Amino acid sequence: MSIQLDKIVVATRNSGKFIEIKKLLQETDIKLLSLSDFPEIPEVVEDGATFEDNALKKAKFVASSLGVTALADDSGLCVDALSGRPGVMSARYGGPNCNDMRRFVKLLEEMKEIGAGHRTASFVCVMALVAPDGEQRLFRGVCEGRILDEPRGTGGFGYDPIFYFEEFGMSFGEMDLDTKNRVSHRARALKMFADFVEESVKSKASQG
Ligand code: ITT
Repeated sequence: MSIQLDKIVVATRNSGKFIEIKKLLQETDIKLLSLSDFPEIPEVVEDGATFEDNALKKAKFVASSLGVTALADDSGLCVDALSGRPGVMSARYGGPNCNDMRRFVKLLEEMKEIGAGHRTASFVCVMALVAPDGEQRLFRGVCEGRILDEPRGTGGFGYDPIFYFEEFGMSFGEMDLDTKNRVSHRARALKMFADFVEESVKSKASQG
């Protein structure tokens, strides 16, 4: 079965991500489920070297386990002064006992000697769409910003309170969901996904 766009399982247990994805795709007719609807599906080990590797691994596993089209998001924060770290390790930075707040506090601590002009960073999001037969598409979105000295705001999830988005003069943690969804790495990847959906619908219609 090739890529089906009526029902998609989003291969995530991260509720912050799923809320953003649902909101970004609310105008489409796609019925979206997440792994919270399938507690029997085990955790996938994210041991890839790139966001692409991990996104494909998560989506392939869910697509083949459930026999549905799956969409996986692998994302993270890449800090230039740290040679791109935490990058693919963003969810695991600081070890298994860290929560979101401890992780960003640890990152601020690691960056405390890094001066204002050298705190550039980017959020990266790779979305992998995989059908049960293995057909696949990748979509990549990037959002540039810089790491603050102190957290600002309590919105969003993950590293949002320490990521400053120059153009809007605020951190992702200070933005409401609609504002973040206008510019984020995830929004950019999902815009490409939405364009792909539109193209697929058009080509199906033209085939009668
Ligand atoms: P799933 O694998 O179940 O989707 P996860 O949280 O493990 O959930 P990732 O492996 O892709 O997901 O790790 C992404 C981490 O990067 C995430 O846990 C956050 O710490 C960070 N991150 C990604 N997108 C973010 C965003 O929009 N805002 C803040 N932090 C983000």
